[in-house]
Amino acid sequence: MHYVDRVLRELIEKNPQEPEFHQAAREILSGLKPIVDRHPEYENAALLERFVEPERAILFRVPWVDDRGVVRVNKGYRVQFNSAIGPYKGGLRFHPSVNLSIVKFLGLEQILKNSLTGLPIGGGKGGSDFDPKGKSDAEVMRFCQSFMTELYRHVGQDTDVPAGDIGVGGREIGYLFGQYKRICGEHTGVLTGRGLSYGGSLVRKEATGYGLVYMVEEAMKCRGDTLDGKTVLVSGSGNVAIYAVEKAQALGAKVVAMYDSDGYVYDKNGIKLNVVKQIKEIERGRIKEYAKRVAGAEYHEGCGGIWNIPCDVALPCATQNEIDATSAELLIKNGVRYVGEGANMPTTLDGIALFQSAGVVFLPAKAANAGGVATSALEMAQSSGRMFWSFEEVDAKLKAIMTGIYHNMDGAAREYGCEGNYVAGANIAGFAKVADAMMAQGIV
Ligand code: NDP
Ligand code: 2IT
Repeated sequence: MHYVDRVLRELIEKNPQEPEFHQAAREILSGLKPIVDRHPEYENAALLERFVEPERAILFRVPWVDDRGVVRVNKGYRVQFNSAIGPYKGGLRFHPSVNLSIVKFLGLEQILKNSLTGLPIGGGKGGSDFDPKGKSDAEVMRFCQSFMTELYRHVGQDTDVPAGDIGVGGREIGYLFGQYKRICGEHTGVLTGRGLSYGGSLVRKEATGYGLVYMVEEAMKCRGDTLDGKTVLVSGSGNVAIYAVEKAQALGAKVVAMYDSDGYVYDKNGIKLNVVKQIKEIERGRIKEYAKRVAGAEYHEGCGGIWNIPCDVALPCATQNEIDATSAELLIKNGVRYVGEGANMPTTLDGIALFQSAGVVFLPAKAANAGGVATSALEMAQSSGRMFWSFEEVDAKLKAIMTGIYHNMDGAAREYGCEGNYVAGANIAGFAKVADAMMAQGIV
């Protein structure tokens, strides 16, 4: 049995009931065979066994009191997966579906994504099954304070630097930072995605969505194509989705649909992003409101139907496994040519295989959504240097990083005999640096 297959089999045996972790590991490991074959020393060093085992996984209780005085208890997680190339770095997700399997899949992906950015950041991820939806600001604040009252002892600007993810945006980062500073008495870059008034970086809010579109733009440019006049679908209506729409529209694309977990809106005239921002960023409302406010727009209950809308470019920006084989078949039948993953693992393994065999340019999450964490690393650099860069400066660095990642994974795919397979290319390019650093540091 190939070394890679053996490690995957053992991972599944040792971590039963972690389907998302298995899925991410399968996607990553299967693409690594060509590089592992060139380095027989990896097997002797049990490099892959160590790579798939988190350095540390912290599970903790998060008690808090709701507005009615009822005591509530949630689960807290921080998986410190790999620190070979830098301090653990990765977001916190607050969503009722969060469990160890999801945090581990996100953490494993994060190791390679962070390596691809070219910046010195290791991989980690965390979160809670707390659901911020429907909670008052005061409840969210008390929850965040309780969460940080445990987390503070595990994080630090040179050890582990969390940020946002689903359900964790500027408001939550503010409350988490305030509690960290209160407990530790230090104003440091322990979290990224901070507000601009207390150490944040310009462009961090926009970075994941903008970065995604920069990569799609580069992939199109290399094929003599542009986004101008293209029809685009964007799933989700959160941080990543909103700024993907903003940049796609700025480059001339027509975005016709978006969704939240209740249903999707279709606006054949092109989504009015100011209306979406008002509903989502200011009112924290539901996307169905959009159809009430914009003449000609339609609202449909349920998410899946979005993938039946004809488009040139699909940008899944909500959550894992939003595009399964059935949705992929619909997209292909209707003529999709580019898929850029803004969310983490939004396409199932059979969905990816269908896109690739149909010749769709498929840009995998760990490359395509790396703009967020890359800009987090730029925020860390500004914090350590006590500096503040202009919007143009950070945006230019972000764009250079995204086009660099595109060419790096494209080159790795060519070098290892799988031209155009960016899933394999991204995995190999990301892994090469981590493997090198782990080999250099001995058996740790
Ligand atoms: P937000 O919380 O801002 O937005 C999430 C969006 O996705 C919301 O519209 C939400 O709808 C929708 N969504 C969440 N879960 C589901 C579900 N089960 N079914 C349908 N829709 C769902 O999160 P982000 O925009 O920050 O994150 C989106 C994705 O991007 C995630 O996969 C995240 O891991 C990834 N990502 C985020 C980065 C960042 O910098 N923020 C960086 C790189 C990747 P509803 O409000 O109804 O729940
Ligand atoms: O999935 C991701 O890359 C993020 N949620 C962003 C992580 C970060 O540390 O900025």
